[in-house]
Amino acid sequence: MDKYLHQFRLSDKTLMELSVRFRREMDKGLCRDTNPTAAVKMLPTFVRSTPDGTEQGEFLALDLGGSNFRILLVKVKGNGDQKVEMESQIYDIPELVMRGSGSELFDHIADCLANFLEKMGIKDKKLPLGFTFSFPCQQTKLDESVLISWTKGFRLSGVEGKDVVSLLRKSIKKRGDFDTDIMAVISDTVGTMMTCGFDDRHCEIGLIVGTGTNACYMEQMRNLQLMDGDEGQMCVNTEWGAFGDDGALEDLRTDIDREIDAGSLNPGKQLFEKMISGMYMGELVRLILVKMAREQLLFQGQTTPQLLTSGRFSTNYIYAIESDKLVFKALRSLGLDPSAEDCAATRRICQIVSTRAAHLCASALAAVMRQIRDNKAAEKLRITIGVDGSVYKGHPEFPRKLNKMVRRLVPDCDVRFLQSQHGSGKGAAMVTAVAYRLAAQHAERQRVLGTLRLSREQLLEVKRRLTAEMARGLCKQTHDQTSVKMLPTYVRSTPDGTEQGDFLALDLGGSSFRVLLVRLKNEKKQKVDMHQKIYSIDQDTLQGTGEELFNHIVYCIADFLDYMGMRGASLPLGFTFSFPCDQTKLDEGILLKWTKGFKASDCEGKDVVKLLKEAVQRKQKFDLSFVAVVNDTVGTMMTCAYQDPKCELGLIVGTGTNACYMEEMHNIETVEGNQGRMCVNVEWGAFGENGELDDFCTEFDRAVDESSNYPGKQRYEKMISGMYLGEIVRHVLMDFTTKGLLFRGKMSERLKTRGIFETKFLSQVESDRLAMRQVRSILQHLGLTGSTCDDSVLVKEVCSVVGRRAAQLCGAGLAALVDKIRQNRNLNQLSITVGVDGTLYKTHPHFSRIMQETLQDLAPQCEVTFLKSEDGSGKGAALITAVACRLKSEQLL
Ligand code: 0WK
Ligand code: 0WK
Ligand code: BGC
Ligand code: BGC
Repeated sequence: MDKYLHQFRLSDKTLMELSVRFRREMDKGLCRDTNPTAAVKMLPTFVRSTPDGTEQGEFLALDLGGSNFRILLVKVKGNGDQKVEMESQIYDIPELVMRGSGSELFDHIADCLANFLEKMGIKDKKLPLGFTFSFPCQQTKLDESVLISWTKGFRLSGVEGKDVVSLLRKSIKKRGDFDTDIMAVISDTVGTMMTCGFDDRHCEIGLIVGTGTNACYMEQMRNLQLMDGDEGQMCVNTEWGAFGDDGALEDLRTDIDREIDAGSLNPGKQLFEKMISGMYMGELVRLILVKMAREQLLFQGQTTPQLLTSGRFSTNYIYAIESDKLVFKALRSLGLDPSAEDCAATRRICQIVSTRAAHLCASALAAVMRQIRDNKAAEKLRITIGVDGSVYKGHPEFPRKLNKMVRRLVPDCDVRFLQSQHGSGKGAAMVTAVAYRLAAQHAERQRVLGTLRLSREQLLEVKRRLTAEMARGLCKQTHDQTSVKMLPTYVRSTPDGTEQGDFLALDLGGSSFRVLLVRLKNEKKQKVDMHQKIYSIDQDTLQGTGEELFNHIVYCIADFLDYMGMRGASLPLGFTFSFPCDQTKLDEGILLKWTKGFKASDCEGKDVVKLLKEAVQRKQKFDLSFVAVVNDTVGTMMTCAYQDPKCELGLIVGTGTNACYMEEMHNIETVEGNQGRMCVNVEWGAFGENGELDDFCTEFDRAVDESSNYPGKQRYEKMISGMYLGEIVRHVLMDFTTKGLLFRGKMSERLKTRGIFETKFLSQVESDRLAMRQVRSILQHLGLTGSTCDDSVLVKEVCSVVGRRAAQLCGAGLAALVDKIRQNRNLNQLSITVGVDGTLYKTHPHFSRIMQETLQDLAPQCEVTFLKSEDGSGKGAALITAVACRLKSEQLL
């Protein structure tokens, strides 16, 4: 017998070789270029995460494609140790329906569902539904699945190439007496893996050996070339039943296999399945019996109509025969009169056929396990295979033979088979429950992020309100009440190229304190040489007394002059003092209030030029002949105007944010004179202090403001600038974590630490070339070690939303400014340049682009060029000082 059926007996060498061959087929299926011609399609399932214990609710599940059509109601109780209760009902799918029109099948399913809901008394409920549809489907998302081809006993018209979810929805709609929310379509292999994964988290493979056969497993996203994204995992439905459909098994298929295929509903298709699964195993044995009977090797050469009838030797016979029961009865039922030898031979044939089936399965499984082991780069793979199907459950020897051969083919894997007790329906419900949880979580995340997303109308409203506040700032009557102070800077003219000499410059108020020497030479063309040194100012000095702060400034100037070999020099100084100052002339600046991280006492309301000079006096290390105090926006504008005369605005988006621009004197009611223009320091950071932005502020903005140095102050700045964006992100991340939407709800102490999420992380996280892995390393730095890839994706999205809003708000503010200048000059079209500086603007990968897009959209009649300041505002301050000194010497000042 064994000699007669030697083709059915596969050596370990053959099986190992076959396993390698199947692995190659898997690679072909995973690879974008070869997938279209691959026989083993490796279909993405969009099942990426497993239950996390928080799922709960009632879920419907349909289980179609196996030997029984089942409808289930699955109740999942959350609260951590999940409990699952199930009620199910099997419904018949008449043969006619399995071979009729698609709409008939889905109408039938809808009828069964209605009947089930009726019985359960839940027809009025719209429950989420998971649909186990055990046929090869191309999925584009969890709830959209296009049938590639029918297999097994199904062969209906009008379904292949169609989305089975829409077909089912249509049939349910047609009935109109109940509704469900179809959230997921899965293969029975996936349902089985999820069902078993519920009890064993090592379960990463789902196996079906039933009417049909197939397997799925958790694959690395980076290997799924048909999918975007390379982080994390996704379950892949191998559809290994089709292995060999491209001829890859011709050397192993026997004539009996070819006969089976020829007589099947789908010749040339599912060739691997036809050598293994329950729908064909009985037929394999029958054809062998017929062949051997005809060759006088069995039943004295006698055949009977029953024996010659396809499907008459059911696979269940094999289960019975191999468990030593009924072989005689089975052959009698085929009208045969078998001898004891015939019975023993038949039993041997059954064994050989089922053993081949088990070994073929083992060979393919071994390939899947090696793939997973290599993905994990694991020495020893510990894995559980969730399995279901009438052959695996019904055949007395199949599980043992399968398990044994798998261990022989992959001895370095610690594999366990876990038989699914509840069918794939439970798994489908779990996938639906996870999808439901993810959808609810996604909805909540998007709801929260939605509060941080501004519409065009809202941005236009910000522009309109800022325009109104600017007008109130320029107007004498309303200047004191407005939040946007529109401070005159007494900078009215730009360098004419004749300025020359050495000028000291200080740059205080940004992220670093600089002392500069700016040398203007008047050769052919005016040349500017600059020397500078950066000094740090520690927290204590920033928040100590004004005297200590200015003493420190003077100490740095003295150190710089020593460094420059100019000890005891007496030079004019341009003082970039990046805080709101009331000025009545260039060399006086009354500090209105500190902003950003500064809080030195006894300075607000004082003239900072005076405070500086007093400190110089105290130290007697050098002298300052003249001091011009300018805002960093003005210094930046002047630095850039030196390069591009069309530069009439200055913008800072750094630790703080602010802007200045050249305003018509006749519009500046707070300053005498109507001729020409003067630069106005807008101090737009304070916009919103009178509630102008309250309806755009989120709970996160309020949280950042309340925990800031100056609650209620600088509201616009706190939605835009570098000192605050990281904090806004941190508060959103804390909110998401508290709601279990992030980091599995595990809050880390570090995440609760103010300032821990620096704004530079926003820029890093958003740089396109930064892979998620690096996002995760930032999270690790924040003590968020257990973060997942989804967490990283979400952190990146939060950073993106917060950064985008800041850039848009900045764009809306600029639109208000340039449109004001255009209207000032009664121009239909304005072309102008903005000098810009600040760490956030310079380092954030998308800020400038988004800001410019918003500006273009909200001020379409202005063509705005942005000129990044390379030399900082110190140069501008020195140039302003030089102009002032020139004007002074020409008695024009
Ligand atoms: C039971 C599962 C079902 C799957 C079936 C396969 O719940 O999803 O299709 O096993 O085994 P069969 O019924 O085809 O033998
Ligand atoms: C560089 C300028 C300085 C300004 C700073 C703002 O020279 O005057 O204050 O940019 O950017 P930040 O350093 O706050 O990012
Ligand atoms: C189908 C698979 C299914 C398997 C087991 C095969 O015929 O193509 O989708 O998983 O049967 O039911
Ligand atoms: C200050 C402005 C400064 C801006 C940028 C704000 O906090 O009020 O004066 O221009 O920061 O540094």
